[in-house]
Amino acid sequence: MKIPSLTVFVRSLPAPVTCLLIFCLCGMTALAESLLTPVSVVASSTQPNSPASPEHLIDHSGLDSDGKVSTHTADSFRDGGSMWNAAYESPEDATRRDTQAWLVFDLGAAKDVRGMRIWNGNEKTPGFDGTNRGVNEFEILAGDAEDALESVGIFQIAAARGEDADEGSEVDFGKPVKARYFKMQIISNHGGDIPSLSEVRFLGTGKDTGMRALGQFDDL
Ligand SMILES: [Ca+2]
Repeated sequence: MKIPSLTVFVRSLPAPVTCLLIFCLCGMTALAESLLTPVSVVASSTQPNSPASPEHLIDHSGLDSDGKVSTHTADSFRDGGSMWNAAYESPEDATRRDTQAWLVFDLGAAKDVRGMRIWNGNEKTPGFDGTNRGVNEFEILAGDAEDALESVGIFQIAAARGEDADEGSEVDFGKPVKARYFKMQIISNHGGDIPSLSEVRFLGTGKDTGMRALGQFDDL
């Protein structure tokens, strides 16, 4: 029995079926990118006597997902704590606030990364608006050893809206970077007393994580 080539086979399909096939292939290509969850994170400082530890940036705390778009709550106490705040005192100089705090994210292994998805500090209650604590400008440094990181670039994100459906911001590095460690050196925030973030993921190119099934975001 003669087996037709793929081209002949596709040409033999009715036009609507061909269109559906092309649509599915394009969708799978777009979703080959994956959201990478760091395996650990270390911060230069953390607000003492609060549930604002850096682990709340990588543990899914405060996130709601419909399988496509994940949003972060404005409740910093949900899930036992859902955000990170830097300390009021800088580790280097206790007379000033740690406004230029840093975080180092470990992806567990070197990954091809093209950017980040960041849910900024989103705390807002009837008596307190902490969205101006959210990070504004920051530098990303990357490498395979924590003591040998090179600059990827300086980026900026908008403040969160202080609502329960904050979709976060996407940061595009401009070109893929393969590295295990990614350091976020905060340069400024949106005017609040200390820097704050809600959740952080990295945008994998899919080269080293394999094709994802349509609509599946199991890294998140
Ligand atoms: Ca969180």
